[in-house]
Amino acid sequence: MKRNFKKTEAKWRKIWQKEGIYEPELKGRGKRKKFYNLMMFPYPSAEGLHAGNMYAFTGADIYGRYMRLRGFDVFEPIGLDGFGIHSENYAIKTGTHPMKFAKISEKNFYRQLQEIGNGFAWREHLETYDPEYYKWTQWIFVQMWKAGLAYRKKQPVNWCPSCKTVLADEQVIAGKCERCGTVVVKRELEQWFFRITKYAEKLLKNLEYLDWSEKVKIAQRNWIGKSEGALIKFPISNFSAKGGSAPGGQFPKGSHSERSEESSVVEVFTTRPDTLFGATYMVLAPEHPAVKNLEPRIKNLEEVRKYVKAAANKPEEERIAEGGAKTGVELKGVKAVNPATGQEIPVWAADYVLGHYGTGAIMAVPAHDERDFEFAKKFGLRIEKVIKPIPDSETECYAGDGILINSFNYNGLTSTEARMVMAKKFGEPKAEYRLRDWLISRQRYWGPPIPMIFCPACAESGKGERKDMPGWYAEREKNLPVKLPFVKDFRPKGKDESPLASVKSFYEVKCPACKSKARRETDVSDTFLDSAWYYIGYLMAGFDWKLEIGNWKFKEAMRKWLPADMYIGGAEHSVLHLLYVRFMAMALKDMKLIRFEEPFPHFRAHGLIIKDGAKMSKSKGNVVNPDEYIEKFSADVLRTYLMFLAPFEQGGDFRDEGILGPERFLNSVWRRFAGARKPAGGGHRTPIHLLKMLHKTILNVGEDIEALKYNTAISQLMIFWNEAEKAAADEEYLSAADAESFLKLLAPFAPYLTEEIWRDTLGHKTTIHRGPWPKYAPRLTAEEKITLVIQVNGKMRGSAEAPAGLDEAGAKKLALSEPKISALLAGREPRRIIYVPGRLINIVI
Ligand code: ANZ
Ligand code: ZN
Repeated sequence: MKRNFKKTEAKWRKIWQKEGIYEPELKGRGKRKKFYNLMMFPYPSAEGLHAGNMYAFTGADIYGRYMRLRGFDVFEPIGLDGFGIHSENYAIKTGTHPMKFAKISEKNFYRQLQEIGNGFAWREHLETYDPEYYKWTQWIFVQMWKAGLAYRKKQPVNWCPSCKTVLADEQVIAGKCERCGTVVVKRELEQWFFRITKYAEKLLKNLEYLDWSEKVKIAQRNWIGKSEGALIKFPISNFSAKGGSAPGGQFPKGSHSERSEESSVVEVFTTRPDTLFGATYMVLAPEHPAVKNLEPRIKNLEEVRKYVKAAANKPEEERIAEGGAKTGVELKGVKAVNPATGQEIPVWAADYVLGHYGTGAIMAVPAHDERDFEFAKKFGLRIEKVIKPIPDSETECYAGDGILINSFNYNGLTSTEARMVMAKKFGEPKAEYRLRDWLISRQRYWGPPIPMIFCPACAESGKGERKDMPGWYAEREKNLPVKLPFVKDFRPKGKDESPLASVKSFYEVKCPACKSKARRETDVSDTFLDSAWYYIGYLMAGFDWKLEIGNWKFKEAMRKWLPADMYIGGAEHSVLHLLYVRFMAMALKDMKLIRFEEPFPHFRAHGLIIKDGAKMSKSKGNVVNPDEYIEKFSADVLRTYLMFLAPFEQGGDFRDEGILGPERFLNSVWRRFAGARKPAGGGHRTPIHLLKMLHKTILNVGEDIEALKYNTAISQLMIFWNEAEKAAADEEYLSAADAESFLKLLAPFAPYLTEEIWRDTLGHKTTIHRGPWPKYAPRLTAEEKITLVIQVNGKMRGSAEAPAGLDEAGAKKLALSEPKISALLAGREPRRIIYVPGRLINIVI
């Protein structure tokens, strides 16, 4: 009898849906313990899912299914991250309007996501482009604004000439656009930012306790880039210090009013205050405000201006490229004073110093910093050694720690000691972070409009919701969502504006305060804002979105379900989504909207599927469409095959031949149970060797699933099944109960097939997928022990407990580790070892 899997898979999907076996008790307290099993939701940027996507979803689902079998109330929601550049670029490419494309892709993606056989809670699905959803995305923007965490600022920002929009730092990978790979350029624009830097320390610190894939934690740590050091003030010679502090050392707050005479001090950031005595010149970033403020004193002003202008157009990667040719210009007529030596030192502008890091100014120590060394060599600047390496060496530039020399009464201190003492004596200790604020505006169409309004009249008279941003108002909460209008020509314009800027009916509004003519913000927000809170959105979807955020029932559901218990997704989001979503939780917690600050205490990155030697992707043309394989082999077979490839966190190589093994395995199971209409068990007693093996399999499959080692779990199931089939050939069968245990172990991998057998063949009334998970008997899984007799020169000298399968090397090691034996050997190497497996070892000396 041939198995009609297409029909059965569709049948069980329907039944599962009707019975709601994958729906959690979102609202009530419930008897079962909750388990929120979250996976990264897909962004539709192609016709449908490819096998690589399915790999990720199936792997996450197996974990959820296992927890459900173990009795947990599992919530495994899914949705579409359908707003944003990914989908919009695809819509542009295919010439479809994004609103229309969204409808098409929704249908197709959801069909595929249903067919792969995941235990999704479909009732709570969400799409980020649904106005019900983005109403809350906008609401969150408003809360960020109210909390002072959203602000506008003009600064050089990343611009993708192909996507025609600004990008956040995190979306620029090695100088290129994360989406399209185009080289990103700098443009000076006023944009909306989220103040993620406020949480830099917490984002870093919490990594210590998060149970996450290590590579993701490392990526976040590096991205946040904490440096401990000090701020040190360098006076500028012959400048009277008016107003006390150091305006030249910081970027201007309201700068044009500042007079150049006030640039009396420049502050530098250094990680090496111990090298202060070796600071023989100072370097300002070309964009440092002091360069402008000092203009009246600069003798070679033309030259300096020219240099500053050229630097502004140079990509950052080039400026800081290691080994790249250093350029710079001296500010002639200007001198700074080294606060430790009291000596005057020259002041330079050079583009290897960046304006936005630290204070934008450095003390240059050419004897101990490679970049400064190169620069000093090129321009003939003084080099003064102040750190002696241990052991001493004659390197021209030594960047490590050592003992202080030429540093007056600090001589003899170690770098570590001196760093602390000198940071306090000459400046103040300070940590700097590489992380910069999250640029949130996009000059695109397909996203939630930023819910802000600008009133020129209020700006004029200095009125507004926030003192630091006159004229700006958040849209009233009762007016949300600010709906994205249908715009026929939705293509990005390439100016500084989104296509919404040409829709008068959209942007013409009245000022919420003074009622005069105002203008709605026409940029939309970054896709990553949509996904920064979606794990909460699923709960809201469970309340049909008809809720007040303060609704106690919703609060109760949040308390019950959050934070998520397991999160699985791609490592490529290490510093994108995974950083933003943590930041957002911290911000929402400080607003007292949620109670936790880490939304995902446990995160695992899945591996990637390789095909023909490359990562599966559209651009490489090596995409495998799961539909074909599901059609030909069934979803169960494809699932089992994908999970069999390699450990889930490692990924694997997709080969067509490989699928035949899992197919044979599942067919054999089906034939024995269902096809032959003759249960594998029934009235039999499982032979003892099979029983022992089954219990070991129960133990190991559970452990392997918990470690995401699905491949070894499957292979043990296969080995066990082989043995069971061999026994069956000798007319020895599994008992009915043991056969059912085996089916349950297989259920997470092949949910349709096992349900079919469970209910239709074995006649159970309820699903197999709610467990209980089989238990193993420790007495059947215990490793068998032997007593190893240890002889030296043929005389018995001792004995030791050992596992039954001990090999010669193991036996030797065990014997030599016995104190009595090692005393007898007294350091001599044995001449010969005689090992009788499982019984005795004789050491000949
Ligand atoms: C003096 C010094 C002596 C330094 C020495 C290093 C070694 P990280 O670890 O990356 O934070 N620096 C500071 N601000 C900079 C800027 N805006 N652009 C380029 N370089 C900048 O590096 C901090 C070090 O990088 C600082 O410590 C400073 O050089 C430089 F033997 O100060 B150091
Ligand atoms: Zn781009």
